[in-house]
Amino acid sequence: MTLPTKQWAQVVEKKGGTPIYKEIPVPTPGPDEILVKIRYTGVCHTDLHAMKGDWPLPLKLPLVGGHEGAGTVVAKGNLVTDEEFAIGDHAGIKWLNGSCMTCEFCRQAEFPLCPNAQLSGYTVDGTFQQYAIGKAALASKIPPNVALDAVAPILCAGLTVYKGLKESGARPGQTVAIVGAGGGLGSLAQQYAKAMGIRVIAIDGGDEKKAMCEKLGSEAYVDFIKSSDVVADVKAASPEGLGAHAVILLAVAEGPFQQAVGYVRSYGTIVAIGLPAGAFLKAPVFDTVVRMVNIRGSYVGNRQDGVEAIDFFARGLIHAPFKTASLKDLPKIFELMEQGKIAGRYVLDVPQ
Ligand code: 8ID
Ligand code: ZN
Ligand code: ZN
Repeated sequence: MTLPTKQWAQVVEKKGGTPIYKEIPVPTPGPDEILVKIRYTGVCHTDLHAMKGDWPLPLKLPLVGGHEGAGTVVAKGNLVTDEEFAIGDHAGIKWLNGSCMTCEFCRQAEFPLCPNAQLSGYTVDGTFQQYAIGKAALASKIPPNVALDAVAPILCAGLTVYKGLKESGARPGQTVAIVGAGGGLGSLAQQYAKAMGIRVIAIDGGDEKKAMCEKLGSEAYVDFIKSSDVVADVKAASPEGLGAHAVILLAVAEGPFQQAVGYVRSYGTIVAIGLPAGAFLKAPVFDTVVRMVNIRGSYVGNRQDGVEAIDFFARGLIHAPFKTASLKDLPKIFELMEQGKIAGRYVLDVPQ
């Protein structure tokens, strides 16, 4: 197969700058890497944080964002065996693009904790381009019968919430409160929870998201814009009024990170996943101690979490709504995301 030397990409040229749709060179994969011709790529709120330079983590510039890229392997390095990836296989490029494989975290398969991890669309170029590179060891295999548009958001949003639900310790029959349930991660969190036998109280704002959450199987919806007492409303919706067994925090705002301790059940777990800029987790020591509340973070997932998250999807258990736009429309999608106007996820159709 002869590959083009130039391709279309969305490039952020300076911190806080809107991405520019332009032609750039097609990259060449290193010995342990695959080159994926991207068919669809999801837009995660992390891409917006990256564009804005929100986080205390140095960013590559100029930068091609994106880390929910699904497509076909079109080239690979000589260390990549056909068992790992053959030309023509469907593959996904995720947030964790590569890691050192030698540090203690990598040795224990906790790749996201690697201090030298490479991050797609952040420290290395990501999937808002026609041809993207990933280390074969950390790219995902996508079964051939799986739709590449619907599976794209699984590569970050699905994987992250599936891992977060596991970290919450919530068991079948118990109830989780999902904060930011109407967004990209939230819509998938509701579906994974349901598939895992976990009951859901959804928290988000507005009637479009309410209708979506009801469709996705949540038993209650608390509107944080309309409610005069979110804590009381979530507790009232929980079994016996004792609070949610776990809270999955996905909102891009600090308020809910302080509030969750008010409606988590005693001995329950609060899992922080959303990454609002400059925010702090704060909880009253007295309540945390005498109610034995667990508060923890959760960050994407390892290779096996990725395989399991895709497997739930491939078995037809996950149906989260997504809208499709074209790669060139990325700046418009970022505007809608900033305004909190997206119910579910946007997936970009990449020109072929
Ligand atoms: O590994 C990780 N920890 C990880 C992985 C992927 C993404 C973390 N993230 C982070 C992103 O960087 C982002 O900070 O998770 C956050 C959510 O990403 P997203 O789901 O892609 O964002 P979204 O689609 O914009 O959804 C956010 C939702 O939060 C709601 C909004 O209405 C929106 O539906 N929300 C907000 I903003 N304030 C709220 C509040 N006070 C709220 N919902 C309830 N209460
Ligand atoms: Zn993401
Ligand atoms: Zn490492």
